[in-house]
Amino acid sequence: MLKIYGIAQSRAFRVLWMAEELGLPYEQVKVGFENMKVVDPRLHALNPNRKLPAIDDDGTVLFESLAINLYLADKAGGPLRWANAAEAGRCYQWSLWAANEMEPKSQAWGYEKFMKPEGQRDAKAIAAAAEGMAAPLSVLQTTLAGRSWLAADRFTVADCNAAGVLYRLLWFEGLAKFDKVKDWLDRCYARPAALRARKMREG
Ligand SMILES: N[C@@H](CCC(=O)N[C@@H](CS)C(=O)NCC(=O)O)C(=O)O
Repeated sequence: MLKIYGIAQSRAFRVLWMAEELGLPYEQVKVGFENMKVVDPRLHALNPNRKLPAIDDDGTVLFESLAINLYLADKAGGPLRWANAAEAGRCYQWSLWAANEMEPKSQAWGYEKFMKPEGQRDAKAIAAAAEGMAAPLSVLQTTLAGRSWLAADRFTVADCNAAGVLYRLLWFEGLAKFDKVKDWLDRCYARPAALRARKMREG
């Protein structure tokens, strides 16, 4: 059976969401952190980067959350998988875009807003980090002005991956300025599988 390593409060959230979308039977191995580091040797054995998440799918061992989701979509088939080469290209494109163009900026904002020790948070730094997200969010806004979903005429792994990266932006008031992105993110997170994954993460 598929084993997903990582607590839902880590990037394992993205994989748990995907597994829920696909209706896969899976076991979650709730590996967490000690002083921000993953010290569990079971995880070290699977991921030499010592980061969450990792999976062991009956001997297929993988790390990198968004790559794991592409693998699961491909293996499971169905509507979340690409139906042709063009859709495949867009699934890869938006997954890599999310990791490379969006995540560094959204992580920086999430850090300033939620993760920095409370006494050290300041409005100026939060606003600067929010401004840092403007360029990639504009790209998404323009794209979603022309289509409802990123890779196809339906929700696919591309949406799951990009929306998974944007999780913290559910609490970003400035998203109102990017109304198409907000509408898309709300539609992604209204899905029953997303609600189940959020429940695991938020309780
Ligand atoms: N690009 C990786 C990033 C993995 C990652 O940074 N995971 C964090 C938890 S969300 C982690 O395990 N951090 C521990 C550390 O940095 O030592 C992915 O998407 O899977």
